Amino acid sequence: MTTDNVRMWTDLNIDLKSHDMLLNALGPIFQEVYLSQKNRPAGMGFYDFVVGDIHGIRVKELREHAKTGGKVVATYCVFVPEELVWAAGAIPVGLCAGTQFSVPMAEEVLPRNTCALIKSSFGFKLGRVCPYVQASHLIVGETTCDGKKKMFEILNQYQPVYVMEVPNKKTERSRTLWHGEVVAFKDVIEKLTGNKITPKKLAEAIDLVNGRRLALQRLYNLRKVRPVPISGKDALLATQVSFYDDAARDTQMLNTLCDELDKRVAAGQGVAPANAPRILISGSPMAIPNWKLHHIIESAGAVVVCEESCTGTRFFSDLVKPTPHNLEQQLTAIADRYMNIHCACFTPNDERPDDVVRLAKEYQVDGVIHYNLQFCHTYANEGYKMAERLEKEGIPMLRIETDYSDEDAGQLRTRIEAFLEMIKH
Ligand code: BJ8
Repeated sequence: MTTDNVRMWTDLNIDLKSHDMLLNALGPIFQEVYLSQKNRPAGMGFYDFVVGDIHGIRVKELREHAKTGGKVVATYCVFVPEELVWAAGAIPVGLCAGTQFSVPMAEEVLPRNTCALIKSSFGFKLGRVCPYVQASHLIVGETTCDGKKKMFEILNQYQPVYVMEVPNKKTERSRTLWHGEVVAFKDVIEKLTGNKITPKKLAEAIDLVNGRRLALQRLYNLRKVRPVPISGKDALLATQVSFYDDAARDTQMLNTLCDELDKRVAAGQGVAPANAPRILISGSPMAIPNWKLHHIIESAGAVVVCEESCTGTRFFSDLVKPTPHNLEQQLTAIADRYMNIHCACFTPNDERPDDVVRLAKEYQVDGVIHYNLQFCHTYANEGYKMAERLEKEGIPMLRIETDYSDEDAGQLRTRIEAFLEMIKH
């Protein structure tokens, strides 16, 4: 903890005592979950460094940006089109909200029976323990689920929040509504930054974000190989860091990691034996530092090879299609790309089980673990249809409902070990 950092956190009105407790808790967890792994790619050193200084260097970069009049825009959902933020010269930051630490803080205000992701994010603001929240000039929310959209109303009392309306159906009328929301968001960002979004700037931003998506696609494609060259935990960490690192640097680091994994694949080198059970996780996103399920699964001898989630394939599978440098066409291409995210907030949402079946085949998985955060009704309900569909396809599935606490870790371990035993060849 450098004096510079402490000064920066003080300027950001961080509650230093709570913040110390948070960082002190993170170190041993990271040691146990990550650094104890054997045979890790050297390229993960960058990500270890990022986590080791999680509230330092990147926050400093954001502060430098702000000093020259630049804006920081914080988001909680992959529906917020980050291209528009970059194109206006602002920096988007996906907020984390994956720790139990801030949950009790939020429970002083929010109902206890709210999902951990919502409580964790709100607790960060209430407890003033997240420098990313404190450094942001605008928080952008969305209407994806009831808990979030009502939380944003309260959050707005603490910090400016703008909410995008995400439709709940995939009809033409909904697409028109969403297109209007994307155009309105452009106006909001232009007003915030004082910068006009030009077709040229937007084309550059589309290329920037697509470049990172392509690098993540490359990483995930490498996980299709048997034996798999990278653990699920490490791939998850690389994806989580992509939410707040600089997009150009992140793309470069991901590609460097993939170059190394290419060599591992060529040499037949894996992180787990070729016959280790291969698991696909599908469901709620896992914000940093939520590594709980991956850790239990991989400690039991299996390997997670894919996540169908917003901290997985839903984050990068689709690119914004190339268009001429014309604002209207670019905005339509952006709106179309984001409407294709198969979040459980949509009804019906049959594309999601279709995706899971396709991914299960592509990644040669032995079983699917359906993961939903407790009190997340959209994913919990969709678990029923997912189970029906996977049964028809002959793909074994285990349903897990959990939160960020460690209270159920023993019980989860027992259930996961029994599942792995059942699906072993
Ligand atoms: S596009 S998955 S990131 S909404 S887990 S807060 S849904 S009660 S996070 Fe999500 Fe966007 Fe959808 Fe993805 Fe509500 Fe459920 Fe909590 Fe959730």
